[in-house]
Amino acid sequence: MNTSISKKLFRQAQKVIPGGVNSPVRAFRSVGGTPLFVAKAKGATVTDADGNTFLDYVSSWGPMILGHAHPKIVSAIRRAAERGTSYGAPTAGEIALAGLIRKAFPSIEKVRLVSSGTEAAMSAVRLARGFTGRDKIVKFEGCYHGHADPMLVKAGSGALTFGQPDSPGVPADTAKHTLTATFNDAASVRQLFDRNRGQIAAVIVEPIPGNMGVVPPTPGFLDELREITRTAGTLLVFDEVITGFRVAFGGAQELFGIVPDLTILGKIIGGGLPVGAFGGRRDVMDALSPEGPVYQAGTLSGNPLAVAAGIAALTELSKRGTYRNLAEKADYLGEGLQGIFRKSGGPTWTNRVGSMWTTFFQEGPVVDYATAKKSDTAAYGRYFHGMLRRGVYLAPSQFEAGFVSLAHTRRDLDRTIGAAREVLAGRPAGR
Ligand code: KE4
Repeated sequence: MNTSISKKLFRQAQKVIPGGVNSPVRAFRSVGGTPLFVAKAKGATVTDADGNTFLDYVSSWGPMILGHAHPKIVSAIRRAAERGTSYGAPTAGEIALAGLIRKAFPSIEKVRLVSSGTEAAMSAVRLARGFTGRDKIVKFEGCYHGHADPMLVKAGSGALTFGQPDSPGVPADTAKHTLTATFNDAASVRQLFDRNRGQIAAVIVEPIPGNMGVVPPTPGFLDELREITRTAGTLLVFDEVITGFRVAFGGAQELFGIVPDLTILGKIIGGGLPVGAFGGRRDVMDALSPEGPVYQAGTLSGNPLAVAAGIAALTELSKRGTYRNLAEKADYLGEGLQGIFRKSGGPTWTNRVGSMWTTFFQEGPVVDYATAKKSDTAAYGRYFHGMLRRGVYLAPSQFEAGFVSLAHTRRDLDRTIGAAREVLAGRPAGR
């Protein structure tokens, strides 16, 4: 596979951009090799600068559930751009997008749009602290809620990938207010509440973590979080940046029937353009400026192009049968890959919830950060490159999720299963 142009671009990029990338996990550091410089994408595929086309399961880390360059989204952006690109003033589109979000998430009585998941999580934490008058928050080891200071404590995603779960630059005075518990271990949460009575503003959790790889909640775990927080007057914050509109139209809270106090959204709700959001209980959200005293703002919040793309995306996703169709594709791929992994040489453990999955290169089970970290990341790297040489683009990190889109055809899925069969049988690639 010729990647000479990506290699040249990467050399140029490294001279002017730290690490040559604008987000660390794109750098292929944990799997080795040169990151693909993508030139274009359509449907289920991305094409790199050298003209190599791949079946894409990175899906821009989740947003591209409808596939790339979906015609409805492209035309919505084009029409919006012809009316101007930013006003710094309220628009009718923001009301429409808020309506679509509220329709999917009944727990969201009011919602504020921002420009990234990080911004949404940071704002939700400040709001929880302002509303409760408490400083401490609880997060879970291996969960990732963006890179705002309070979140970079035992964080997942790129922070975990590069072994920097606690980043330099986060003052100890900030980090001390972030308490960490073990996902799927309610006793570790109760212990923190016993030791910090009346001091915990919020528990923030990915209801189905994707940032230590996919780790489903054990039955009852999320219900226990809801009971512990309600008893303590602490806000339960679901970070559904990945799971929102992914595992169901109404996200993980629809799947598990839990009503959080606040929900964080991102990725899919922007149709691939920069949109984040946080919302929830009216009494909590009304503590936000200008209604209330908790300040939060953003020049490009509710940007008309991003809002138009988000409306087009969520309108498509709201159509009947969408999630059944996605589940059929995901089940077909999941069962196909499982069949191969069962026969393949090395140990693997796969966690999958609907169209998001991770295959961990280890015996398993993988139920939390500590067990996820036992994975053989070198083996994952070999698998990643074996699949890449066969035209299948997986997440360049063991600690991320793969995503099936509505654009993947049965033929694409068969090709993917066939590639995995070859890689795990150790056969050389035909490329
Ligand atoms: P952004 O600021 O990257 O839009 O969103 C932060 C965020 C918040 N919450 C969850 C559950 C998330 O997964 C993310 C971002 N996800 C990572 C990959 N899992 C983004 C990829 C990257 O950092 O380049």
